[in-house]
Amino acid sequence: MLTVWSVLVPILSSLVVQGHNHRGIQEPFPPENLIFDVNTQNIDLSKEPWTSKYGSQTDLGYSGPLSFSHFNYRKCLEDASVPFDIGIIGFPFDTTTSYRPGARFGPYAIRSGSRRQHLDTGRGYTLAWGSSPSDFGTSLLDCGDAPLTAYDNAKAIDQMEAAYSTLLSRPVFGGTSESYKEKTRTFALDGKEHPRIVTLGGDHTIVLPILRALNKVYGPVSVIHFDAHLDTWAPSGTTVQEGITHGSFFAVAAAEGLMTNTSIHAGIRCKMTGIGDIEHDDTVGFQVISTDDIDDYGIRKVIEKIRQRIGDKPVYLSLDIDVVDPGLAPATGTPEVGGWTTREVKRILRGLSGLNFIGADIVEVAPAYDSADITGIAAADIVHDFLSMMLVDEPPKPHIGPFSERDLLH
Ligand SMILES: [Mn+2]
Repeated sequence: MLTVWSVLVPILSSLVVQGHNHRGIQEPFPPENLIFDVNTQNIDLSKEPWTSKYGSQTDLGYSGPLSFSHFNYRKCLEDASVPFDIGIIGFPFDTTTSYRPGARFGPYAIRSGSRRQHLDTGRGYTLAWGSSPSDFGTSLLDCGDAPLTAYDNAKAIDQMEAAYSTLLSRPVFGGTSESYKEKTRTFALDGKEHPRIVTLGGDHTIVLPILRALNKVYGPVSVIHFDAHLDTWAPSGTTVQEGITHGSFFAVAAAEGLMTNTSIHAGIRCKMTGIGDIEHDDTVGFQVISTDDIDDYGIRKVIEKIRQRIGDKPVYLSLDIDVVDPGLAPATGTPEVGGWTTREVKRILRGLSGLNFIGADIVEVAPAYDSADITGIAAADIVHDFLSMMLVDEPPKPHIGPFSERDLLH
């Protein structure tokens, strides 16, 4: 018997097979259920010229789709199929900058700079760490970028908070395995283990919605802030939104009660209105380690002071790439000369291992001002350090090589 469906289904299917939807409009790709199944097509890959001669189709350091360090990539905000312990999310936002914009391209530049870090194939080991971030049986996932509006800062800030809260609420991957070491449960208000997020900025204002999202899970947190600038200036302007910028967001966060009074800056060297800026900074809850302190007191003391200040409290780490000297990281919005070297920053980060990190970010990478990708590569390498720092229990011992422990400088 002829039914309506027996007539319609073959007609509709034929339209779909030809790459048209039911309105006859060209589809960009065939619908997923019509992608050829190699099993039913009897294709034996092992006999094909490529596979029989050369094997798998691996991504090289300069090829393949762009995910951080060739991690698995999912659009986590709409796809919860892959659980993660540490997720990477991009916040391409740069409409609260005071000088050169362009950090909306930061997530792209950092992922591009990460391509030679093949954490997927076990090439993440370094002498400095004595381990690779992929050694710990945890799931490291690139969660893509949050699609933020570039036309409404209040909305974009709300979008970032919603995105971050979404990722924070996901179950961790390793939580059920014997070897998994809990990192966040003891600090979480709900007594549950939460994943940790490494955010690729974006201008520095992205930290305000991040701290708002973290506050709902952990309450007020300490902050370690690597930056040439204080970013604690009081909001100014004639509207609320005008007052929220990449130079004031910490003052806004503190006024909202998102931070404890035990935070610390590292690498400060910007121009100020006077010592009053530092006095105000103190009321926002920060101690200051200046750029020159590294010469006067040395790296070990810098590390020691940061660790003393934070203790065993839950801590968020935010790193503005402008903490690095612009000679080594020129692609940033507000460059300040005379900064730390990338090596010095990396060494301090290693020394912070074992603190109770609940999240981290790297911000203000604006690749339009870059030269030979140097800033994107530096930022990606620093993210590699973030991952190790968040996973190992204590700072790695110095490399010994042809030396002995007695040769170490104290
Ligand atoms: Mn900053």
